[in-house]
Amino acid sequence: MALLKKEQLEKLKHKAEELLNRTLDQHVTLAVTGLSRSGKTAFITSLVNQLINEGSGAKLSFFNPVHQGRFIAAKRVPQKHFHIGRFDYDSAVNAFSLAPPKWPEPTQGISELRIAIKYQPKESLLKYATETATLYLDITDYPGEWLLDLPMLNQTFEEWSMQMVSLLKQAPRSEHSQAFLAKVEQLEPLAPANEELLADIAKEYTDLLHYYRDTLGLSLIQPGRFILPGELADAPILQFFPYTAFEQIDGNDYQNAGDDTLVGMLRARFISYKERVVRKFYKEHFVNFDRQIVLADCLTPLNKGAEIFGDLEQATAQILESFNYGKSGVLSRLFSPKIDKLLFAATKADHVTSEQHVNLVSLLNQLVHTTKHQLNFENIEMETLAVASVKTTLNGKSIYQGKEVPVIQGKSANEQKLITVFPGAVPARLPKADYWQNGGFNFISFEPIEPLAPHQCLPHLRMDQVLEFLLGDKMK
Ligand SMILES: Nc1nc2c(ncn2[C@@H]2O[C@H](COP(=O)(O)OP(=O)(O)O)[C@@H](O)[C@H]2O)c(=O)[nH]1
Ligand SMILES: [Mg+2]
Repeated sequence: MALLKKEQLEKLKHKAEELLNRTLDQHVTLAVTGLSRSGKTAFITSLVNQLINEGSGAKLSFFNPVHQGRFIAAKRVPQKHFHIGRFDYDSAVNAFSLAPPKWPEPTQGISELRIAIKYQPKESLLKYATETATLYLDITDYPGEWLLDLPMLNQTFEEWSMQMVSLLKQAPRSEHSQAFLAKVEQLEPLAPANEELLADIAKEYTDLLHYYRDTLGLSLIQPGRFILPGELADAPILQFFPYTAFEQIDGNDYQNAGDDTLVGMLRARFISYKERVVRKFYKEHFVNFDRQIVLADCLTPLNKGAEIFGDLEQATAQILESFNYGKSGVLSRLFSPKIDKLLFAATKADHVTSEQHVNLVSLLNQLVHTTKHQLNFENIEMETLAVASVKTTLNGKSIYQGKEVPVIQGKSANEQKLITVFPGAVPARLPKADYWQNGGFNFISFEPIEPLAPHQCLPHLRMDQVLEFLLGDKMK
């Protein structure tokens, strides 16, 4: 009888502990964004790879749970939302494991992945309750282009059109936009809408946006969904464009124009886009994010010149508007987002010699200066870092004209062989005219050199500092 009691008691105790463990489990939703090609896929792959292979030669010295020996293990578990695409971690790791290794294929749209991280609590209350605790980390990957659409929520179709047309008429966009603008100018705004014609011209506008992004390297693209349509490809909601000749229409006629007229249909689709695409993203996804990392490739624009870099500056300001949701922000009137930590990271830092990293961070700080200042008032902690999700170069020294100079060595993607270069100096401040006159920066695409072995970690720069900033406080 006494024995049974003891057994029952043990069982009960076990149950209670289990229950306690479960309620003490923590969740963090980490959102990863950045404009296309900024390095989101490489970043998430590396982050997950570092976590699940920790202990297999990884160096995560600045990540306190690891540094203090409290990190136990991490594994992938089924994701939280079944209706959102799965982040294809396996394909990405496979690409890095090929001989020779490849960069993972680019992805479009939003995807998710969940990992469970087991650790020993140290400072929190958890330590009195349980030996180990689990942090569930939900990672969401979504295009930074989607954040560029935020200002549209405050605009009418007329205001948006005028702003876009003025952008299209500025260099370097103006050189390529004449045919499109001329075509729109010819349209009869109050004539019955011809859906096929709208689709054709919308395609022309979309092609123009692609050219700006993919060929010229411009960052400010609107509507963002046009170049990354995901499941909305070919839907009429993406078939509108800025109208150019409002001065030709009487104000009353414009107001009264039915949705079946050309300008009325453009306006209706614009409104629908705002509601069903832009607002929907903020309401369904953005509100759930706890932590955010924004990746920026500052080096490619530095390579491309003053106009392209200026455009990155504008796009960055616009992207950061989404986190400026205090009293005055557009977002605060819609709902209350809960992001409390924001990391802004310059990616591909392995493209420059290591003594340039200080400048890269300083440049990044200048890009976000105003926002950082504002965020301090809104209780969002913001940090800037220069990182390489996957380090593809080695640092060295070379003798040039009798002097020792720092160099990097890596496998050039174009030449498919090892090269040694000094790619250039990164300006510590937003570059002025003389920087561009002196040749700017020489960006070379590098490929990983060594295939990734099973259970091995990808070489990286400062992924441990990323982890510490984003998760350290949740694993105390
Ligand atoms: N050297 C280097 N190149 C990178 C790194 N991250 C991304 N890249 C390059 O940038 C390209 C785009 O990266 P990806 O992760 O697909 O960008 P995404 O469109 O934001 O998901 C890759 O194919 C690589 O060429 C990095 O850490 N180091
Ligand atoms: Mg991607």
